[in-house]
Amino acid sequence: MSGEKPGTWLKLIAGSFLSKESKQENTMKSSDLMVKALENEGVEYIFGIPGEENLDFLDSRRGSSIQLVLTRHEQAAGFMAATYGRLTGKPGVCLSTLGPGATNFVTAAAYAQVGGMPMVVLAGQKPIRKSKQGRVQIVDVVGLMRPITKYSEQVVDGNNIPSMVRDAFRVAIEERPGAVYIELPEDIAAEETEAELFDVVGHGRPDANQKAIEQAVAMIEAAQNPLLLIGAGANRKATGQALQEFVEKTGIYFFDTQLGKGVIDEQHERFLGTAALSSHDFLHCAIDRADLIINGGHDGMEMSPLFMEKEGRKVIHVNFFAAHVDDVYFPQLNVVGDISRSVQGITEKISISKDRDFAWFARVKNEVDSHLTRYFEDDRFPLLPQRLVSILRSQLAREDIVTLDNGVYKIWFARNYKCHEANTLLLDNALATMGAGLPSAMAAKLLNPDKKVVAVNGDGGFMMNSQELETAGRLKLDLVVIILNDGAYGMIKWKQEGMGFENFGLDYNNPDFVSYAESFGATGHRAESAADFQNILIESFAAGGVHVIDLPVDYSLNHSILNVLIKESSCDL
Ligand SMILES: Cc1ncc(C[n+]2csc(CCOP(=O)(O)OP(=O)(O)O)c2C)c(N)n1
Ligand SMILES: [Mg+2]
Repeated sequence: MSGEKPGTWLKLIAGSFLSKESKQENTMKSSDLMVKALENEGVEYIFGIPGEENLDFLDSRRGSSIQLVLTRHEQAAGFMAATYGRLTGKPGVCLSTLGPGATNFVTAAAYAQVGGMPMVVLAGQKPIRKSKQGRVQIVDVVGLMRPITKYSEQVVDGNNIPSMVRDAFRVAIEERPGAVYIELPEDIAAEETEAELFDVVGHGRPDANQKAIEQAVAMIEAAQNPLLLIGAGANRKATGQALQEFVEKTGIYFFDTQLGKGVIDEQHERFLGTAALSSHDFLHCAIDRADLIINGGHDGMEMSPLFMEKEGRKVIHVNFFAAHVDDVYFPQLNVVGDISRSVQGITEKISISKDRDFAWFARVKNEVDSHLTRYFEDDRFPLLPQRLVSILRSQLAREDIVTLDNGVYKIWFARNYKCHEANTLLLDNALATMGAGLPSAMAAKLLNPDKKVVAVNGDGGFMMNSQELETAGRLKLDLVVIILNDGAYGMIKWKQEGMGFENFGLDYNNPDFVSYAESFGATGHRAESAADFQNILIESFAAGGVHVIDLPVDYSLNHSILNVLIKESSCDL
């Protein structure tokens, strides 16, 4: 320094001071940047349970607009996030610690991935630069999540957060939507970063090419007995109007899958029914007669509504992506692009054949309707699932929401519960996991405070996430939770009987559901008759708060109707 002029020395000191200042202005903790990146994506809620590895992130969130919804099990948080994604089209976000917290997200990630629901799973991890406690609690969660997500990565440098978050959200939303996993290690969360966020740049969905649309039109015009099938993809985006215009211009009858329910009002005169089984249901009398199925939005992740055969009826696959081919699904034409615009294109070009006679489908519709409504007024108690459906439908408005867990009642709801609007019966016919009924109802209510929301569960499935009654109470949700009490894993009993096995190994004891509910601060009810059940429903909706209804259910007709009667019925109409 001795040879330098004093002025230079001062400038040097000032320069280093200034650059330090401006550096400090531009840096922030990586966990702060993670929260800002989530805000940038429009995240409203994070569902989950933090652990010590998330404490920087938790602290960063304190000043944020994002609401943390604390649950009592990570799986429930995951189901809530997935349902948020299902209902909004924007990824739901869930958070856990490393190891055991993150492994608890496995079923929920699979649920979102298989069900086509956008979801972002965030988890912590031990420091990666320096070992803190050896290998304790460390599991390769990135590897574990890889096969059940669309993207699974660890943040190894805070500067990568903006691009990683942006890309993960893009991937989660893009058709087919699903789960993504981001892991933020403790030491990376705490380090400073200068990185800046990227703008969220969306993109429209591509249109199908004209040639495919013209081929579809030609195939539909040439078919004698075409039918329209509506599946899960049609419920993910607003496709109802385009599909309804197609039905109304062509007069073609339609049916839906469990995940396609409500895209067109199921009270429509051309609605044949919901395919809750893959074959041998009354509805299959129509499907078997069809020489062409126009498939709007069904894909192989959902249980198949029909099995294709080599020389059998043809299928036009109208979806955001081409068909995955397997032994029972190999469509002759793919119309790939935005479903709604593909259908609009077909409707515009199609001319209606005057000599087509749909009288057969009209007769099948009458048959299906009369079979389905057969026990709607049957007041025997314990209650038949058919009667449960009719009572519930009568107490709910078109826009109200029912969520289902997984059990044999799902088949009765799929076949018998008429949906008037999209996404008003939230069931899972993709992963078909137990335990999602209550958490998905909670997410649905959070998003739809003005609609009635009812969760229908088996006694088995309810107990898999019943601890969330506390969360529902804490969130002050108005919710009706119905438990179908048969003291058994009824769905498996039904299958056991159908396969000719003896009744064995599927019965259990239940807690007293009324006092169980009350111990959580909810209101517990036990229905004693069909009329009593209806009154409890009415009172519960009026009172608000969380209501749990223990409803004894009579499954004695499951076998005789679903395994025997419908298989023996002939299609002689
Ligand atoms: C997490 C999970 N475990 C097991 C199964 C297999 N399974 C499907 S339905 C069912 C029984 C459901 O029992 P319950 O919830 O009581 O409904 P019920 O059929 O008796 O009305 C089982 C064990 C599953 N789908 N998901
Ligand atoms: Mg049961």
